[in-house]
Amino acid sequence: MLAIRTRRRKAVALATAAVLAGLAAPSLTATPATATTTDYDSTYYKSAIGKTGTSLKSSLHTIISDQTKISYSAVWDALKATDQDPADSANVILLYSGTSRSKSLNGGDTGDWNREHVWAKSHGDFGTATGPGTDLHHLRPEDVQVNSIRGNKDFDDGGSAVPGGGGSLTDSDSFEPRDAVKGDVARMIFYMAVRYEGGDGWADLEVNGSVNNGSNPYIGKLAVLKAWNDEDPPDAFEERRNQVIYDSYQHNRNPFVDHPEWVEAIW
Ligand SMILES: [Ca+2]
Ligand SMILES: [Ca+2]
Ligand SMILES: [Ca+2]
Repeated sequence: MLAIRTRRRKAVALATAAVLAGLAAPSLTATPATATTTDYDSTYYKSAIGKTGTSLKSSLHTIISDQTKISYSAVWDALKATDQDPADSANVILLYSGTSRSKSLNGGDTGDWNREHVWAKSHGDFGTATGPGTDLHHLRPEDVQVNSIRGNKDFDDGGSAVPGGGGSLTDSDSFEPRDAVKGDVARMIFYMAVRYEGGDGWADLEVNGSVNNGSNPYIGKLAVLKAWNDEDPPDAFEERRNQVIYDSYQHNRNPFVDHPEWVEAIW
């Protein structure tokens, strides 16, 4: 973990130095995700390194499909570990709301948190059977009512404030998470598109340019999710979460948390 963080900072520092030296023009919008190296490149990602496009996607699919799967009931305790508040081990951080709430308030009542499927489970209709519906890489704790407001909407910019949504916005056909988790959401969606390619009886999940995808196995909008990946790079919370899933639960990683630049390399 420490090595990964150090190297990423180094990559950012080098990019900044290039701008200061006049070697690169400062961008008016978000800087595209910087190429990174991780401790896993020579091991876990070995067969993917150096590839791009469909070749990279195919390699990553093979790598991350080797995983342990957990039941939907086991997701409760897993989320208490993956999404623990770094400042209070009795609490979890709610994805969209950004608030810290007692781990013991998991449930379905007002004031509780429940299991948000960031890839809405109706998009591909995979439900909560062990599989995509229990994949921790896109499951997050969320306030019951905010989760209900997000519903199965696609992701896009715009709308009015979601009550209790921490700055998240919504309109009739889309949801925009608060700024601090825009990249997290994008990288979870891209993980799902690579992990699920139509095997094992599950739908081939893919990202497209639309909203109102309904029960089709698609989530949009691609261009917006790519921008969010650039605007909100992985932070310590997101990297720790990836590591906990890898070490303690599924033993697979979200490649886009380790290598956010692979979003652009594939899409
Ligand atoms: Ca909209
Ligand atoms: Ca973030
Ligand atoms: Ca797919």
